[in-house]
Amino acid sequence: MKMKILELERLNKLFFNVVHISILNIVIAASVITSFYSIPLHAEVQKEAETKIHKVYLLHHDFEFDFYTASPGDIIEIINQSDISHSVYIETPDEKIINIDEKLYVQTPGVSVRWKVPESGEFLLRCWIHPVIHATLLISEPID
Ligand SMILES: [Cu+2]
Repeated sequence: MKMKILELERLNKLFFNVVHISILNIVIAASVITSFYSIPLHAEVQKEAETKIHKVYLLHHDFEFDFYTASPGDIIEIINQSDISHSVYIETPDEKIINIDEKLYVQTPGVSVRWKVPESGEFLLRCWIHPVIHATLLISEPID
């Protein structure tokens, strides 16, 4: 009788060990899968953080500089630091007009707008309200 109980206890222990190892394996597999999925997600965030933002200031009646350079994929942030409203648009190399923000035609003092550079070439920054002000935006070819 006592032998039978001991045998049963041994089997019980063995069974629990098998279950324990199985659970451990599932946990390891789950963590490996999770880390695989989290790596590309992390890379995406990094890429976003590496986007270059070029600040272009509007000072009173003109842009701060006559000439700006950037690369495709960069962001141009136009900040109205003057005390008057502007309405900046972009002329593409093939003379098409891009209104930076379709909802915000007039950029009142203190307001900034962002535009993502689509391709290389020589763009022009202009203002609908003040045709006299302009700046050149030269976009270089991608390096790779
Ligand atoms: Cu203006």
